Amino acid sequence: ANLKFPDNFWWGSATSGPQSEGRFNKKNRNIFDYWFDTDKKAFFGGVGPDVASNFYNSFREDIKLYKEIGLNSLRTSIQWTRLIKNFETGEVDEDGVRFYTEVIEEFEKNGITLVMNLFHFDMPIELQEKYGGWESKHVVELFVKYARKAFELFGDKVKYWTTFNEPIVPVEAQYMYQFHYPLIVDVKKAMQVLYNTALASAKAIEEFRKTELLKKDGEIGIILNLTPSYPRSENEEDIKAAKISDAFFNNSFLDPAIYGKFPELLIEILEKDGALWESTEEELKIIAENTVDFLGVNYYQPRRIKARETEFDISKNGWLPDKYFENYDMPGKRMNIYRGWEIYPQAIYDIAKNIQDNYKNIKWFISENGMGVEGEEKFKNEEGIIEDDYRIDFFREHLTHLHRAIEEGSNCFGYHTWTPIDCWSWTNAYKNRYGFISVDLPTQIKTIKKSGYWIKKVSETNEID
Ligand code: BGP
Repeated sequence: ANLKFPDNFWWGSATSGPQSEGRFNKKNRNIFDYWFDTDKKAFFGGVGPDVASNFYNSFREDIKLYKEIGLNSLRTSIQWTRLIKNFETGEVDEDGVRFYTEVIEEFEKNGITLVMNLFHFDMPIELQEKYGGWESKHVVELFVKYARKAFELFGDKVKYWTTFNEPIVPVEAQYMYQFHYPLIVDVKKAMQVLYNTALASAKAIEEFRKTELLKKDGEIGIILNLTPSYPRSENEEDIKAAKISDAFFNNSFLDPAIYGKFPELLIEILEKDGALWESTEEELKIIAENTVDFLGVNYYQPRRIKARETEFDISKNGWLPDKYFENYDMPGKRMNIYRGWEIYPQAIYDIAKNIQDNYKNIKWFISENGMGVEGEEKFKNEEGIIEDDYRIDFFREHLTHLHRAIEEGSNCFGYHTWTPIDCWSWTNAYKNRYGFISVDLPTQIKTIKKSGYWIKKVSETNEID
């Protein structure tokens, strides 16, 4: 039987400024722009963010395509490095203001609800080099200044805002596991970055609620990548290991976002290991008072966790949360062979129940879910359309579990896939394609895939078969 979704359900997709716009006319550089300029080899195929999917130049055509495949909502981000010319004073870049104004108007004209995000991994290089980026509370203040500018400029037209996308990723990537510049391993710094970004989010929310120019019914949230930690067994040690993993990777941002405080387990461990962040009473009060209106959840894959068995070499890696647990290579797990990520759709149900039972049943939506595929060209039919049935199946399965949770009372109002049009991804560049619409890089010709026609039908009927 077909599964019907709630009225006014969001059928949409997500992208970000740095991954779609290209660097055209951008005055400032973020850490990825800089890294690419200094080390092209770090990027898959030597492809950087220069052109991305050319949204800066083709946003009208792209938004028309979003509309054509039935998307009723979409998330992207403002680039701090495009909107702001002088980070210290908050002086704006006039072309940046013009560009985002036109983009927002174009979404409005096409009747697509826009979710505007403020930070998607894209720290300005100037602030990274000068102050250590999120290590610094001064940078928190500069972010709040930028956020306020964005609210003042666009708050009358954009109803839904988010402060951060996946704030745990810079913590891991820049300071623990070395996959984003500056590729440091320093857990003390990592934990300060975690705290400072939670603070920056709360302060931006505080600012948002003070801004008079906003739409009266404006709402602000945060987007978190939740990766439930499933223990290998019911053994006490494995369960404890999974709990610690959750404290670090999930609850570290979920708890402050919903309850305005950090998980006790996390604080306990950090205190014991001498890695607790520096905070003040005044900051903690701001975090306590400025929780979110709604939550976005990005979900790709779970974590499989077991108690640590092999020795952890602190002298080699420094102290990492991995001291307490390790990944468990579960036999028989389903894999997306093209991306190397596990496929486990049931986790969506578990996430939904966790929010319903333990996080005030706050209203939330899936803000990213998707299947990255390398070498998708080979699935092209004679008409040049990529027949991505694997992706349709992937969405359908995840939606089935989401539907079950909604039936049981989960307050979920939408489903956004990653991503509308194949886009550039950090160091993976164009390796893994996720879009409903493919892009031919040399020509920038964009073609709707089979999944694009599928989502159109889903959105029109508000149901999946
Ligand atoms: C999420 C990010 C996106 C996007 C996506 C796909 O974590 O929010 O920005 O990159 O992952 O990841 P990848 O391109 O590495 O397969």
